Amino acid sequence: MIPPEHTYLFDLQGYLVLEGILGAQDLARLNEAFDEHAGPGSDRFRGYLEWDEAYRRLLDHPAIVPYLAEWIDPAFRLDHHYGIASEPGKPAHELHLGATPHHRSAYYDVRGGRIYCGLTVVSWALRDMSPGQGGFACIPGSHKANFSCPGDYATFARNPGCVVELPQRAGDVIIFTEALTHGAFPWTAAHQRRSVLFKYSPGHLAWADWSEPPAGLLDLLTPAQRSLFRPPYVTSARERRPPATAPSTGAPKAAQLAQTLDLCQGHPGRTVARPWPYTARLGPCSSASAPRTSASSCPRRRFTTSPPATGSRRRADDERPRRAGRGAPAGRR
Ligand SMILES: O=C(O)CCC(=O)C(=O)O
Repeated sequence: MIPPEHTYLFDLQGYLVLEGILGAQDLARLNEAFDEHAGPGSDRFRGYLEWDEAYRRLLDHPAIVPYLAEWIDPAFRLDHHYGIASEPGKPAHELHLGATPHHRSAYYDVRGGRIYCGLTVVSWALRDMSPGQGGFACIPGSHKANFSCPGDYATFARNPGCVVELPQRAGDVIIFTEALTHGAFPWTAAHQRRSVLFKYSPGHLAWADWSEPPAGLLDLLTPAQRSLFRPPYVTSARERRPPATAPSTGAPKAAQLAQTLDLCQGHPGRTVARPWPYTARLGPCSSASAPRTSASSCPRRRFTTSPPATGSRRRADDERPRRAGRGAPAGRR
């Protein structure tokens, strides 16, 4: 169980900031790996899960798993991920999304006292983003807006005070629903902004076109992490939620985490029942490194390492609405 006030704040605002999740050692390792593999001018960066285990640990970090299981789906999956490295002077990233118009993959709903989030973002700050420096911007509460965001708010041409900046210290995490109207203020600090974003979906749902994880990555992951890369499918499995006895704060016990992730561990009988093309992309039952599940005696399956399908679809993270004209950035609160 997660603290009720966190659920209250997330429902109210559409985001939650968790402070100080990463310590100095983790941050040093993440930043060193960034310096080694990316460095200045990286802008949107990818491939970091293969750089260092410190990045892979973020995938199912015990500080965030209970929130994802509770607000998205106990069988949440990783939809896509990327990093943002902003050089000083980087322009604004136009605000996008919001509850209206409704988006079938990025929705926010509450039924029977329970939150149901579509695409949900976990944004890790690797460096400080102090007040007034820019970076993540949003309109709190807009995940429940009944009207579209005015165009001049979205372009930052005008801000009547509802568009706010969310400063973060290195090691802080923002969890936000993609249904929140969000984007970024221009980056004005003297140092490079570094954020790593993981975007999760309910187990049955995708935002991005599913593709095979890069060759070599799967072998670096734990079984639980690997299971997050599975394609979406509808499951009739009864929901399993973290037990009511779970601690209200701090890291969940290992057994609880295992239970939460157990539902993600692959249900081969169901995966083979999915329609084309996903079944075609799954390899044969295999190997010692295949995901293990205690819940099933079915044969294990793992992803193959064949190259991802190519196509002319939009990139997964290209989420900006098509909009004519952009205005100059304006003030913020
Ligand atoms: O953190 C940011 O700069 C904004 C990220 C964003 O717009 C997104 O996740 O779609």
